Amino acid sequence: MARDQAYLEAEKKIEQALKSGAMELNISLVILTELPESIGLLTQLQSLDLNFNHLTALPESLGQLTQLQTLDLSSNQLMALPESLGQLTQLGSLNLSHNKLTALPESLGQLTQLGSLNLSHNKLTALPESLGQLTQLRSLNLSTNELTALPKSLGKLTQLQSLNIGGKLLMTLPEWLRQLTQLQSLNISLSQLKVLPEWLGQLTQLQLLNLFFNQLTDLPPSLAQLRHLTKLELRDNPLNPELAEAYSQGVDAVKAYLRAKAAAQIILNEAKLILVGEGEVGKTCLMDALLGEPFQKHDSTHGIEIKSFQVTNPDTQTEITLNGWDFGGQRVYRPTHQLFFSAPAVYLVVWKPREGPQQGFVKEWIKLVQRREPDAKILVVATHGGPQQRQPDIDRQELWDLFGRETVADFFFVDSKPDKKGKRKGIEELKLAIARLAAELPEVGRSVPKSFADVRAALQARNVPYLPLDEVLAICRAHKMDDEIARLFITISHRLGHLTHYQHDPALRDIVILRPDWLATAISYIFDDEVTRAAHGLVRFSRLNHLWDDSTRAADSRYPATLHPIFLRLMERFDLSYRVADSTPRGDSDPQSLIAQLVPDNRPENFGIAWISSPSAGDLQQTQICRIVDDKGNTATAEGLFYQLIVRLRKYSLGRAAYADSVHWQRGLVLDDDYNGRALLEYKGNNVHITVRAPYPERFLAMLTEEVKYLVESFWEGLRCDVMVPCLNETPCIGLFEVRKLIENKKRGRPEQPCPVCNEWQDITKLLNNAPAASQPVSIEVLEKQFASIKDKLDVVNANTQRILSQVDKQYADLIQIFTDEAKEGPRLFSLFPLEGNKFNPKNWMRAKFRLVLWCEHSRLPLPAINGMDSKKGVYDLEFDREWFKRAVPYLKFLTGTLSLVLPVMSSTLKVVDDTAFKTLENQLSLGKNVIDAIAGEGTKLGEVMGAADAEINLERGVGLRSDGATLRELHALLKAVDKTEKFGGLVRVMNKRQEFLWVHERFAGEY
Ligand SMILES: Nc1nc2c(ncn2[C@@H]2O[C@H](COP(=O)(O)OP(=O)(O)OP(=O)(O)O)[C@@H](O)[C@H]2O)c(=O)[nH]1
Ligand SMILES: [Mg+2]
Repeated sequence: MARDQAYLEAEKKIEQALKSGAMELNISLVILTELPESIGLLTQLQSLDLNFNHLTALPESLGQLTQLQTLDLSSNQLMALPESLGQLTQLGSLNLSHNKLTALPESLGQLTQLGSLNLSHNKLTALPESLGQLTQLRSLNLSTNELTALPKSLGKLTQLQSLNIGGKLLMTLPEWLRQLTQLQSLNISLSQLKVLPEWLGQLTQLQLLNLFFNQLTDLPPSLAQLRHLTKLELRDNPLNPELAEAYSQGVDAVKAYLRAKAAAQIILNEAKLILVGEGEVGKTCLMDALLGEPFQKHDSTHGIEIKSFQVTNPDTQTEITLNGWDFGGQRVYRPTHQLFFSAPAVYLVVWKPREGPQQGFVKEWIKLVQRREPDAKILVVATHGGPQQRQPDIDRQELWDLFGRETVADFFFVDSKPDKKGKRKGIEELKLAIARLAAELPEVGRSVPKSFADVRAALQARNVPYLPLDEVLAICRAHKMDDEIARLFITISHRLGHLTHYQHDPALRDIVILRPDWLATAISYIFDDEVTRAAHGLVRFSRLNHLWDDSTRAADSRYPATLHPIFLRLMERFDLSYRVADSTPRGDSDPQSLIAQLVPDNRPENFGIAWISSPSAGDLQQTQICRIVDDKGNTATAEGLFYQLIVRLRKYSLGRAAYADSVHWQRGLVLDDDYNGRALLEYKGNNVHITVRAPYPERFLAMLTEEVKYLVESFWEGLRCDVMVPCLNETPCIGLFEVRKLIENKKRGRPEQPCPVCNEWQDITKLLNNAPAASQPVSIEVLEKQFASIKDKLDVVNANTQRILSQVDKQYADLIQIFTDEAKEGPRLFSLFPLEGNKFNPKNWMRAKFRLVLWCEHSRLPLPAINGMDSKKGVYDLEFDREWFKRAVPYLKFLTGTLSLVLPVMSSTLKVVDDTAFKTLENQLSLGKNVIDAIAGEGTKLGEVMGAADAEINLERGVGLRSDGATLRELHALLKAVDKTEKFGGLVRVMNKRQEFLWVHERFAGEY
């Protein structure tokens, strides 16, 4: 056989090793297809690395390397192993991952010194029993093979600390696993586990449990006992709603939830029924009929009314409690009402066939529901089905074709008015269908802690719209919840929409709202008010007092004045309104709010001043378009999107100092963010066009685009937002290009792409000039240099300063964004410096004391800068070794670099620290930076992570650093251990509008 270049090279290396008596040999990455027999001569070899080659077999002579301790054969194409492998009895570590092995030799069992064995990513269908003899194994990786069972003998590997049996489609956990009591890390991801055994809680050393992508709905309560468990991965499991919420709060919350469950659990059979449709079609009468109440005429419903009734699942005879939500059908209520839609619910789209075909409305309502809740189950119900009425004229097939039978489950024709014999046509059939659909909801039949169900029942029994927090906590205590569980119960219930509680809002934190319909009704009175409408949504508090406590209304639909501030605050929380800046004398005593839904239809007169016809000198202009589409790619309306944007983006409003300067209308909005530039948002068709003018428009444009995208995709789960850039044809063209695809094409080396409308071929690079995602981010080193040139004149307004400040802002936002996941468990920002100060030699040390200081993620300042420089809050003296620094250096470098840019900016804008304090902080930062830079200079890893200069660097930088989350996890565990009383120096964990956690000084918690 002709020997190729790689073979000859390998032979040469072996020869050299033989001559020099080397104990290590590395022949990796040379595309070797055959290993020379002569390898067997290296009998003194201790370490052999052959990874990333194309080996399909190994010579028997390999068995002569009896001194081998480490053998790496990963990423080859091995199909079988020689029996002689069993002679390598000194082997401590064997890596065979990423090969094509279908079986292993029995002799593997002779390698009794093995501490680590990696067999992942092969095609193994069975494992030899003899594997159980490897009793020294500490780490075993069997993931991603074609195994259907694992040998029982693995239970003998009681020294195992790390076991990966993921990717194997396991249906249940094998019993022998419970003997592996030393396990610290267990990976069972990508399997088909439906339940986990109670005994899993006996693996008390577990720190890391990876259950990613299984079929789990619940966890055994015993997991609450795993004291060391800090990392629990449960993504992509159909978790029951309570557990899913607890999980979104972090590991400690999951443990607290399981603790509550361990006490006692109960099966819940209840579901939500939502009635929607145009006004006057008979929703309220239908609700009466379902409740079995007498037929009566009703006034139009204001807001929402909630009533409960029981149905019986005909298949199992179980009783299901349905909470029926009857929505007022007036059009103005629509944007608000969808706030109260939720996925696990049965929906009735009600219509009235008498008044000609209303099929169009039915379609619209189904869309409205489906865009918010793509998994919703809908029944279409025609009312007024009296004896003389003709069959309702609706094209069922069309609706099924459009929405699918899994969405539109069935059609009904009912009469809520009883006939002469007292019978209501179609109601019993409808109830049966509702029961059947409800029984299938994931919510029905789920098990929850009994205390949760008890407290909910007790709260309902009080039959009041709200209760003081203290009283709710007392009720929790009476049902044996400790305070941690009680708080978790409230958080979970809030997130599931069972009650409303804002724990950090000073105006709301002492009250728990038990009835959402109460608020919806109060809001409906404002929408119905002609005066507020005429004032384009601007309303004074005194007017709200009048609307909410209108003496002409029945007593039960009036609200006392004490509730009014709470209502207003809740409306702000729901993104329906905000308090406007008002410097008039009346402003303080009788503040004004803007009800966003009622802003004027047309552009206001001051538009031309706020947004001049072309960008000013020094400013660049960029435009991106958020194209809103449904799951089939058709453009779609996100009902009420612009109102929410007007409220959510108010801190950038031109009227933030004086309301009269605001520029917004039903389909447009002008915003300003200081050095980050000025923006115009316009709703054209179903698309949001965002244009930014600034010396560095990327920052504000990326932020606004993200905001629109996030809002669309999180609030309207059935919709998606594609980010587009405009066609550059000189004769104006409405064509749009999708940024993601442009980047893809550019990567494939395509220079041009035609416009889908005018068909002009255009330069991809030029098109991407409008897209921040494609721009080259500035490396931190370059940014540091540029920043140094403007550092002492931060308040000078010129294009250069603004550009650099904007880039610093972006750098900070990236840091926060990349580590979103880690923020669940603890803060992301800290600085470190050696306690020895200047005397410390960053080059030559092994272990040293450092001062670690936590920072507030809202103000972007270290805690002592906020608490006073002598405060010890969030300040820790800890010992670190050089190894830790080495591992953590990519994160530390990114973090410290960013913080040293952010500190001068923040202290100059906020002016909270005096000059000496600022100098101290700055010195400490630079001391820390020296240590980090010294260590960073040694390794190559950093270069790889930080230096990539690709168009998608943002993404890649993210991926590179993401793996570094371990640094933060370790640190969180450490800080929790040293600071038991006050977790994280008193930093409070809050959630922003994007449902991301931030750790902020308590002073700023109220802003979330
Ligand atoms: N004959 C007959 N009349 C009905 C039926 N349903 C409703 N009506 C009449 O229609 C009127 C309006 O019905 P409602 O149930 O109040 O309508 P709605 O859909 O709740 O209206 P909004 O609350 O404004 O959205 C009632 O007052 C009844 O007079 C029905 O099935 N048969
Ligand atoms: Mg009604």
